[in-house]
Amino acid sequence: MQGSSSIFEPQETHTTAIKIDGVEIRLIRLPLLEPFETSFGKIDSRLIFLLCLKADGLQGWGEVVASEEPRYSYETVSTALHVIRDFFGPALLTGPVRDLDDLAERLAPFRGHNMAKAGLELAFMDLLAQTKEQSLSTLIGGERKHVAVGVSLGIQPTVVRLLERVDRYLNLGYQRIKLKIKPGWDLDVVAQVRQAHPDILLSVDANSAYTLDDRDHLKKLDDFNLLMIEQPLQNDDLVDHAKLQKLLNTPICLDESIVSQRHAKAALELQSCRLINIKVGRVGGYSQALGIHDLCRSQGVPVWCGGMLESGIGRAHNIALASLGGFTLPGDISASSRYFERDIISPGVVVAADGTVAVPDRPGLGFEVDLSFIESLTETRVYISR
Ligand code: OSB
Ligand code: MG
Repeated sequence: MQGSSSIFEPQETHTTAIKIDGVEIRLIRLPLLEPFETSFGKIDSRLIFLLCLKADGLQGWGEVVASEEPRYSYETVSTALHVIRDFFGPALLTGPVRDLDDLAERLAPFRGHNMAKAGLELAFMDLLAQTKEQSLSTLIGGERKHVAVGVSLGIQPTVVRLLERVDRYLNLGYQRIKLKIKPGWDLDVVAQVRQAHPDILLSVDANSAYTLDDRDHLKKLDDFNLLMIEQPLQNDDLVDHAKLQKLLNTPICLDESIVSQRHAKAALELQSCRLINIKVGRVGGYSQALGIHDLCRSQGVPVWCGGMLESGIGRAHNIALASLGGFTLPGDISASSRYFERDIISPGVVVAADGTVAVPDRPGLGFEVDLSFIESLTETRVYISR
């Protein structure tokens, strides 16, 4: 406003309010190179939910990590489409978004649906990073130029096949192997992998396949010198995990149970776990993920970056997150070629022979988004504008 500036007003130059012109949703299907099986089911493709925020000629990209079926979480691709189209998208179009806190505050009155909220936060942060000509990592205060990575191996038809996959990823340099387990695919399998590789960083992830009644069975996992047992008990539990953690020598790591900073705080107070897997897509985005990181760091609790078989867009955000100082254990950040024939970013994510991924230093995501490939894969497109 001409002539209205005075020293008593906030200095415009210090803020980068972003006026969002439109929110684009695209659903694309990416076939997985190999089926991925966990205790809750098996998939052979991912219906990837992309979000693109348009502002001032720029495009900010994010991804909603929800699956097609409500198995890992109650959220699905369809619920996210509904809440973003009908509530969250319109809330971002009512006026310029000042910063990440402003965006989070606009979405906070709506309960739950943290994966849907996260997708918007990711896209917004890509926009903000481009506006400030900073990498995402720099924008959030990342400290690492390279992040250590591991691989998450699904339940296989045979142990022989699993052992072959373990060898393959160790040879590629991956620093940690995580095995999916469930009743009937646990102690024997872990014993054989540990016997073949006495010294590797090895962990297991049950995806909530057990209950506290299985405590004696789970206690036997203590024999295998595991880095952690991820989410052994119910997806929304903190109390039974605290009871189980008291009985185990192996650290429990929570994944599903931590859907916000509040849950992380409660888990640490209750001593439900000794580690936390932070997925920016699960906890509601950067605002929550950064808070969980800071909280854990202040209490000396190690965190690491989880994954949801994201496309390269979600993965680029995960890499930025994992560059924060508190991420001291290898993340579930594998190469694009571990998941897909062709990724939607180019070049794809590459894992170096030392089991690290380079953190991009270019503005924004730091990867080229392959728009023509995305266009050719788009099954559903929804555009929300004022
Ligand atoms: O529990 O960490 C999990 C994939 C989909 C849903 C849940 C999980 C996973 C993974 C794979 O373990 C992690 C990745 O490589 O993206
Ligand atoms: Mg997990």
